[in-house]
Amino acid sequence: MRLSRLTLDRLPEIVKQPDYDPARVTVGIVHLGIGAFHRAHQAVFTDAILAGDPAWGISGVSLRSPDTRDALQPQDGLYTLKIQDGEGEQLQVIGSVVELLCAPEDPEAVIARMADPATRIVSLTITEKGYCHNPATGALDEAHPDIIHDLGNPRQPRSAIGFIVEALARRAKAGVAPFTLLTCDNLPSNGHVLKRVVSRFAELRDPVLAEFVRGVASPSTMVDRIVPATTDSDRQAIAASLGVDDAWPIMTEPFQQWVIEDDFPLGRPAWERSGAVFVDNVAVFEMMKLRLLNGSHSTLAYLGYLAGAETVAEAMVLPGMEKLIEGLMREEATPTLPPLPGFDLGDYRADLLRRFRNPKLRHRTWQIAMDGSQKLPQRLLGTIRDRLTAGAGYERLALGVAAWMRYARGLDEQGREIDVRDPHAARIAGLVREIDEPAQIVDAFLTMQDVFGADLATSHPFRLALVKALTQLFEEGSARTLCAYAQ
Ligand code: CS2
Repeated sequence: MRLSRLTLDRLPEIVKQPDYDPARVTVGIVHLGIGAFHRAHQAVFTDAILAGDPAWGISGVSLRSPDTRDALQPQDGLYTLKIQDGEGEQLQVIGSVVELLCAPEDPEAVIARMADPATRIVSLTITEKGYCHNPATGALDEAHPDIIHDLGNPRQPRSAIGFIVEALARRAKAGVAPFTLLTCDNLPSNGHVLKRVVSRFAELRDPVLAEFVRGVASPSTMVDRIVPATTDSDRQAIAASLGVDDAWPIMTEPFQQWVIEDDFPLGRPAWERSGAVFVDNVAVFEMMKLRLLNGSHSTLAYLGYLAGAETVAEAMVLPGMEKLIEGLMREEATPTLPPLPGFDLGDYRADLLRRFRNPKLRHRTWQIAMDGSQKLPQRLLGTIRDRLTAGAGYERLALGVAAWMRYARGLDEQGREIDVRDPHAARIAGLVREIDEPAQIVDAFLTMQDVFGADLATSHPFRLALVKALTQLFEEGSARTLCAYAQ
């Protein structure tokens, strides 16, 4: 027996259920990238307001594989959210995803749904690489294979950008006002980045369309919730608790945060009722989260993976690690942040350390290690840039970057192959796989100006800091190096 609208009444009392009839919910949001993060975050904030306004249901689109559609369609879009930490757990069935589409199978269905006047928001969690931009400059990468493809085949796009612009073209033609774009990815000024790549793409397609696209609202957002990938043992545990099978439950922590710029010309759900915070400018919050949480996360992931820690919680108990991360956040990253009146950064950092220690979340270091070439610029490199300008130290941050280099080279400390997932994995292997001298490895990485920017790529002190850290990582291994850097 499977979780679905028909089996909801069989669930045990302890499972929280939608306080509205999911069958009456209609689509108001199209979400591109219907992965685990969205289903633990925006879909949950939305679930909580549907009783008051059922016209904000979500049509969830996969841009690549049919897996989510295949798992959730037979369940009427319903899935279980398991919220857990050392203190307890809570189970909830979420009903806000009312339609599932798989873009490669039927691009027209996706475009039609986005062009439908009932769709007032198109939101995105497509990961950093989905923006097809140059991470160092933020500009559209016009040589990106998906962008070239989508310019040549506007009606059968592959990239989120291609879908957005085609749907906007249809709305322009039909005299329908543009939807609001709502990016929920971990990029600084994410709304601006999205608007910039979409506008440039439209310009390359057609100047008249570009004019319409320039009028689209694209508020920035800061999103936060830790959501490890679901495993088969999670599925078994959920089936045992529910008494019915759920093909794709989502595991997460109690903490959730969503800060959004309030710019929605066609209206929006009353997300503030479920805890979202609306502000005029989200940039300071984004910077705080990217530099403290995500900068620490990536550092934990590379050093932890190399030292043999499978999860973040395991990495946190490696000797010296907590001290290293605490120092990285307090001494190196925090001084680069603009003031956040009324916000206690000391509490925020303490909370992060507690969240990283959550013993119930099996958040794999390998998962966070993915796509480093796209993540490092906003997580570590921007902070280093600011520290360099201020003439201040950045040793621990540089260790994080060196650990990425050690990891992305593709061989672990025992000489075993690492399954490196990164859009530039092959390019990196070509650059450094055959070299084993740390200074040469650093120099080869620093040729990647799209990652480091022209300034860091040619900075002498930065290079020296990397060579020092990488040499130590090669000579002593990650466990001993991180201990030494924690002192
Ligand atoms: C993580 C993030 O996978 C990663 O790179 O750092 O997904 C992190 O868990 C979220 O940003 C937390 O909000």
